[in-house]
Amino acid sequence: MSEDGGPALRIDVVSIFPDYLAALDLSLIGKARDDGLLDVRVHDLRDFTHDRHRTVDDTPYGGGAGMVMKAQPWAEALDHVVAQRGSNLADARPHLVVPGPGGAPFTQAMARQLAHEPWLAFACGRYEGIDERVYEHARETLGLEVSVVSLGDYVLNGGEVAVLAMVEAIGRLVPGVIGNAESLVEESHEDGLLEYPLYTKPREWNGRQVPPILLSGNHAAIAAWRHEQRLARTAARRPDLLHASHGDGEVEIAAATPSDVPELNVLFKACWVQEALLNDTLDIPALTEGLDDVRASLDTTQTWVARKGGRLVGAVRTSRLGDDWHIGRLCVVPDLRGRGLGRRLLEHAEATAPDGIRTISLDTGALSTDNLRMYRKSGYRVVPDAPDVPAGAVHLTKRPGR
Ligand code: JFT
Repeated sequence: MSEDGGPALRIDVVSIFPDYLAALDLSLIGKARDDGLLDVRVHDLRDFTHDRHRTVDDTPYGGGAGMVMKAQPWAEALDHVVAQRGSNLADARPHLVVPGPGGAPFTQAMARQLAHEPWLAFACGRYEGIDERVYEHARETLGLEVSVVSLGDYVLNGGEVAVLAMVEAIGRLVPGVIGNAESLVEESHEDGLLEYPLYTKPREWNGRQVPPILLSGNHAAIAAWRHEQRLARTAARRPDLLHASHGDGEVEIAAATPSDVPELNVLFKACWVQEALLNDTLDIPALTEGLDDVRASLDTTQTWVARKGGRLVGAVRTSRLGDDWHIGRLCVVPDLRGRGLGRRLLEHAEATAPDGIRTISLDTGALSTDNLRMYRKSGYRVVPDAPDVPAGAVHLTKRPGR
């Protein structure tokens, strides 16, 4: 339960197949509902239609195969969900998650972030998809954060299966849903290797033996064997996880040289395209500049690159403007975020500030909440109405040595 005694996480699901979500009454998630940790409510989209046939779809403008879900029932359903906020959700609004084949892939990192939200709403579409104006209505009229998320790179017929998977992945991370916190950390994907094989009684079954080492009582030997098994399995099934940049190897920070320029250019594009989407603009120098601009910037700024297992995994650059030490282009490859790498680069950039500096400054997108959170933790404060800050960005400063 949350501090106010209400459920830790409220979940609303809208679907034309509410029975599909009945599985949420079972097992772990059902138990969490019974225990008052999760408050899951399923709504039938057809209850928000007004015609005799309870119509939710129509033909696509511009032609094309199949049908499109109409905006009106969706808008009324979302209005209804948002209007449900009770006393313990005060002025809260749900974060709206919409499964879609063109969404960002759902990951454990995403599950971890969503498990911190007090309120999630899921919109399960069918047919070819949902009228785009529903997303606009949710964002602009209802003021919701909207995330389009795909369960993975394969084709489903609608959002329901994706929501079952996501609610299970998110729900089990809510404190109290799983009794034993250890069973949360020890699992696959949390430390980058797959699990070791499991055996239970009897010792011999159908003529098949349990590996003798597991019966030896030698705990060190068992741990070594299990680790070997994990490595062998990961190599066979998920070789992508074994790249040196994914291990616990050293991150090396070094001054950028001209040979880093092509990789730096790709890194900037990968990082700022996400920033651009988040802040709804493509007018960002990091996206429009070319190799020559990146090469030239090595002479006008001090650029630092972070490498792990030989791979370029992050960068930052600094420049002095009078008594201000400006930090720019702080970025980490998308697959290695949330591991303190950005913080390390930031601290490196701060540590290289010369004597006589009175402020350290940086800019970020006003909507880049993860960046803003890290900068605040590092002591930066937003400067309101700072001059020369691009639209959609904010300027932050701190004093050196804080
Ligand atoms: C699929 C989905 C997929 C996939 C929502 C809605 C309609 C069917 C579809 C499939 C491909 C192209 C439409 C959905 C998903 C995934 C989510 C819908 N379809 N156009 N979630 N996760 N991997 N595929 Cl609405």
